[in-house]
Amino acid sequence: MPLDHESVAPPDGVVAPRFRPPAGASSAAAVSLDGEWRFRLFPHPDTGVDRAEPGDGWDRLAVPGHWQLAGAPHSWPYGVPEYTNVLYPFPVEPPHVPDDNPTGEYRTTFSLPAEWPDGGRTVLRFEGVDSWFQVALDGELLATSHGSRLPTEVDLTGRLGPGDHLLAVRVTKWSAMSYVEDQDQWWLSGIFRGVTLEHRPDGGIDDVRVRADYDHTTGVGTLRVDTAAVVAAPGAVAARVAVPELGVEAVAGEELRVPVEPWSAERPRLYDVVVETGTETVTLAVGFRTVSITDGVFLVNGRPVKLRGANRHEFDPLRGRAVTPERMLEDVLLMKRHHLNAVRTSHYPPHPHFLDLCDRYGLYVVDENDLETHGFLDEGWSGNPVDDPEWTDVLVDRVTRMVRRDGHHASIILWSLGNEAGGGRNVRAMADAVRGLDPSRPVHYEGDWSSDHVDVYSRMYAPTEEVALIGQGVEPPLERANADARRRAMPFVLCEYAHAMGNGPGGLADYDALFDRYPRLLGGFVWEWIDHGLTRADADGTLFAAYGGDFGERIHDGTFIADGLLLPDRTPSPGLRETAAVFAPVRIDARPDGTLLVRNRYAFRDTSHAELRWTLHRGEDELATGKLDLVLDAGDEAVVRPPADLPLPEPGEAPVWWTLRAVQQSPDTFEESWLEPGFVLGAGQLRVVDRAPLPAPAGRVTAHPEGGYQAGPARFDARGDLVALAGRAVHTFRVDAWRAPTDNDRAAGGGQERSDLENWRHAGLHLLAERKAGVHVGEDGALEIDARVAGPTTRAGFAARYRWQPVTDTPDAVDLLIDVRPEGRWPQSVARLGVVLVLDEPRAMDAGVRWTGLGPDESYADSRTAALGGAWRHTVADWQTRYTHPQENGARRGVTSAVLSFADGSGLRVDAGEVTVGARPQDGVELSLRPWSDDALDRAAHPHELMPDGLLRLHLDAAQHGVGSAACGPGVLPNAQLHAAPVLMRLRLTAL
Ligand code: IPT
Repeated sequence: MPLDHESVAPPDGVVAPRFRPPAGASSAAAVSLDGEWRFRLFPHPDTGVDRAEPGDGWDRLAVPGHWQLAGAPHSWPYGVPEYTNVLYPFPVEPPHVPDDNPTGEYRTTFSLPAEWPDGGRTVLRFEGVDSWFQVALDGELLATSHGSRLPTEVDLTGRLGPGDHLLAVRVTKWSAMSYVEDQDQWWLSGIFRGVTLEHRPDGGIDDVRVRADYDHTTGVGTLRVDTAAVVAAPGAVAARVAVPELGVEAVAGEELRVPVEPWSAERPRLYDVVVETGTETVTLAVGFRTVSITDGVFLVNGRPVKLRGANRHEFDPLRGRAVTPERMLEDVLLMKRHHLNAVRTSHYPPHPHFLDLCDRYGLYVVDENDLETHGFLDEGWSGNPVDDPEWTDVLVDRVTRMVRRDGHHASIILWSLGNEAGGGRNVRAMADAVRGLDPSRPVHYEGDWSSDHVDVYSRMYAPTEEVALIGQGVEPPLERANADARRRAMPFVLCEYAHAMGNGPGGLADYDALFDRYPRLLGGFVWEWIDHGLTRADADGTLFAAYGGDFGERIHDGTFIADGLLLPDRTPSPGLRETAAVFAPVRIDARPDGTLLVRNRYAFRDTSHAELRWTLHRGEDELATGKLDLVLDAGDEAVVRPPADLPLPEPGEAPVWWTLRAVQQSPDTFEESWLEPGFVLGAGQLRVVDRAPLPAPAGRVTAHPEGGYQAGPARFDARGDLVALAGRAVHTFRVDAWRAPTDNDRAAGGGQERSDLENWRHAGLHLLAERKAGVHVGEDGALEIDARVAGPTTRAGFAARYRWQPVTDTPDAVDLLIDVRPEGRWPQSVARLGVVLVLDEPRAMDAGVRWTGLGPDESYADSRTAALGGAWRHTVADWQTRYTHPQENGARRGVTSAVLSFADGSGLRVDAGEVTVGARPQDGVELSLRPWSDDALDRAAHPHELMPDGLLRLHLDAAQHGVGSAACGPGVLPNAQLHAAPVLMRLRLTAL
């Protein structure tokens, strides 16, 4: 006989799941039992503790919370968090779990508040307990439940006399349910969402179902509220329904029709709907909106919408999934402020308050069932609960508890049956059950590959070529003709794409362009919103973000938990800024003919709330400003250009840009609470004047009195090694083609045989060394140094010629022409092509840098939508992006000049002239600055381990390989790959 926690029966002794009004919506009395509870952890579920034991003298533990995080970030008194993505960290033999199964005994005492109403019923509600639990009151076992991210109610009516009552909850870490809760996240246990005691008045509203549709052809909203349980209760009166703002009333079960303003993510209009029975009043925030699919296109209120979203796990770096309302609001506002309009609640129903916020602030939601059985993948899905009739009841119970809990939210536009749970009979059972409860929303499940039981065709990480075929409706057919025809008539959504692990995602803009092009493409959800790095103190007390393996787990998936658009402390990563630029509702893009295309990508709004402001600027100087008089209707676009009479300056030291920004000027009432002044809805620019070419140098190098050569501020030894520049020692100067690998570089993306990193190592790029082949002074007075740079074991390498020439009348400046030619076989990509210059600088972190080029954030060949040409400032410390797992970061592209100011008051200026890769001219150089080596960056496991080493490295590259999203998805696309090619770079270095 399996132990109870190994049973696959639905919860027992609980109140039948109901369409319960959201917390705070009801006039009925309720009291929170959150706070410090008594707690003890036992090694096995048979704890041997009597449920009547009060727990006096036991530890204290915060409810809600996870016991593994009780002492975070300094101590782990109840076992450590464990991270696995796909793998079950225990033997796969469902429904069994190991005997060693940490089990928490919780105790709290409470008494009914004096003002608690007489009569009626009293229920105890748990919003989330991970993973299996039993509830006892005053020593008597009442209920057994599970479904970690789903509510459980226990009826305590008749048991709550005067005085204190002892509530005992036993929670196991593992249970049969662990097999269906194998989401890619930390395994964290306990009562992690709130606990409340709720009064249910006689004749009250237990069940409230809302259906609020909107007919876009007439502007009429339809409202129907059903309170089935009330009508069924003996002697109950039918509930009355009123929408005071609209001046309409009805009885429950009646349909109201009235002109309304519809709800959408763009304008999240909500109306208070008051439902009352005399003994209870429920006030619901209701949005009128209709979701439909016509001709394979997904429509909200009759208009095609595109979902530009992210997958959101619940996460707080100290509290795990016990997220506070403040964190939820922070997420929603960060999403809105970065132009996301949608969220998939991967991979479970979130805390219900999050959905209230999505209704109120405007986000389309794919609400996902608490279901993932990914660990059966390696077993060829054999034994998968999703195809096992024993599990049907429990899986249907789960998905219907979600629909009942969340059905009233306007924001939810799709129900998702789960994630990565394979296929089988229970997919259909769940889909049928969902439709039975709520026919108004389409059903989503990516794991149904032929889309037999769902309403939208969903995939994850499909490459852009395939998405383009699907967009055109010419994807390879399914074997079954009728299934194929059915699927071909469906909208397509990427439930996951653009894996944002570490430095990335690359290629987001390529996907987004397809969403715009093809009506069938509904858009998608970036994987994922936030890095789940748990705050942990190291031996010295330094706090850092821990990932898989940092808690000594025997089985774990390492850094794969750090793949979000936000760093664990919710600092937006450059990837989020890129996402904001790609998702911009008013997209402004340069066209090859020197014009800008302005597109209104809202589905419902014109752009009258945006002011189109332009500036003409060079470096830090603003030369002229103006506004364009343009209002675009939803979906419209216009081509714009700088005013014809705009005087353009002559070419000078910096290029001149005409930058156009759509700036929101009048917040809609829906946005007033969060919109920041100057909020940018989209930006784009044209380079209207190139920088002037560097004047030709004409000076001659001189022999140095101590041997070697002097060329302006550069000194060389007799072998031709650059030994000093601008008064500081030079440690290294040579061609470089390597970078500290990104998480994406480490993985072979779709279609690749080997990862980029393997290719680069194979070519010896990580061990490049230089051999000087000759030094001489040319006829024109330049110092010419020939060298060969190559890695061990291979004949492939780079022939380099560096020409250093002083600048006449400018003794502090030297010109450098770098000419690099690959030799031998170079079949694969290279990480970068350029030079690295390593200078002595004891206070490298404090050095300031001003540059003219793209900024302010890092950008790469396939993540460059957010970067704008201009003049920017940083310190070397701020230049670094502290990815949770250290890796290549910080490249600034298109740099035409940069000024470094060192702590001792001296400085170095770099100007870029002509730069070409192969035959392709580049706009300036790519600049990276580092106070540590790429090797140290590669070796560091966490950012706090990186220490400045007294040297400052400047990477001056003609180009760098893109970043792609090979960690989970396609590698770098051909449009952003870098291959070995002849490189020419003309630089001027000036000592300041
Ligand atoms: C995909 C999962 O659905 C998601 O939860 C996450 O684990 C992601 O991978 C990787 O970060 S499934 C993958 C096998 C395509």
